[in-house]
Amino acid sequence: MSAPAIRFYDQAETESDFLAEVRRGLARRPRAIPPKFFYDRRGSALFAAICELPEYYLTRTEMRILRDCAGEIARRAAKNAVLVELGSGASEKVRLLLDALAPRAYLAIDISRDYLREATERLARDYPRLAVHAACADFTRPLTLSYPPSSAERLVFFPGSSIGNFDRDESETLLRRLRPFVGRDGGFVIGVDLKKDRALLRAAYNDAQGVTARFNLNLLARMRRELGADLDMSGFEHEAVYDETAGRIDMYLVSRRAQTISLKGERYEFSAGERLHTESSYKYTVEEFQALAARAGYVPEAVWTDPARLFSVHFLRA
Ligand code: AVI
Repeated sequence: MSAPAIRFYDQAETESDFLAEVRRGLARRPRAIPPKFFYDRRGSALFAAICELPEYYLTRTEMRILRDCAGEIARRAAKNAVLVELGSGASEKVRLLLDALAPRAYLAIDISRDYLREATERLARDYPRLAVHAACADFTRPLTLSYPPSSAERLVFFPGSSIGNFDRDESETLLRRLRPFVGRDGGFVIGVDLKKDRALLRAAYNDAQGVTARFNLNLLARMRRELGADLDMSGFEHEAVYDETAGRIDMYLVSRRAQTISLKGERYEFSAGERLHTESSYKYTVEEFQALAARAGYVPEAVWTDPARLFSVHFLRA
């Protein structure tokens, strides 16, 4: 079967953005590289595998909530709205909304170019009457897409608690910046992971099969593959800890011994035990998140959770 037509827009970061951010991240103290660089094709596939893990309750819990509330979301959304997904990944969860909403068009936005193309082609095959658009773009930067047209009403979908990968100030700034994109008559559906027992959280980011470790270490593999970095992958290990006071998981690559990463003629010395921060994953109470959304200018209109209150899905009005 031939691949269905998808309108593809390409605005993704270039190799030089990755290089500049890695250089900056290795030179600063504490060392840190932003989590958006996890997502090359292999990183996106590893993340999809994480979503299937027994310990990673987030995905299946959010799916369960969405299954229950999709009808209500559809009633709140403008008729004929364009459904826009931020960080669309495998475009799996959105199927629950597509089934309930039957929107006129879907725009998937993701930073992982090849993965985005494959996922949206699969989706277009399964929804032959849907106009599918895909934009390879970094939505933390201003979006300059020619689609959707300014006249189109939108339902913006930001699932998976990806908002948790920004600190609280960055989250507020990002949400505020997205408000004009959502638009006055639009709706914003956002999945947010909730604070809970630390053992459950720790297990979710330290799975027994080591998939999260491979996902974390893939950042180093990407530096080797794409930037020609000279480094020993086996010299680093995955660490994820829950900081209860800050309400967040912090993920690191920890140097097992004194060693050097060489990159484009520069040398970065790591001492034994030194950490490279790769991701934070903030957790909220429902009230904390609603207050954050209100500070960013939204009206929290509805919220759904699972019976065990592990995860929440919010409907915000811009
Ligand atoms: C994409 N993001 C919301 C995931 C999270 O839970 O913070 C990424 C992830 N990192 C480790 N496991 C999953």
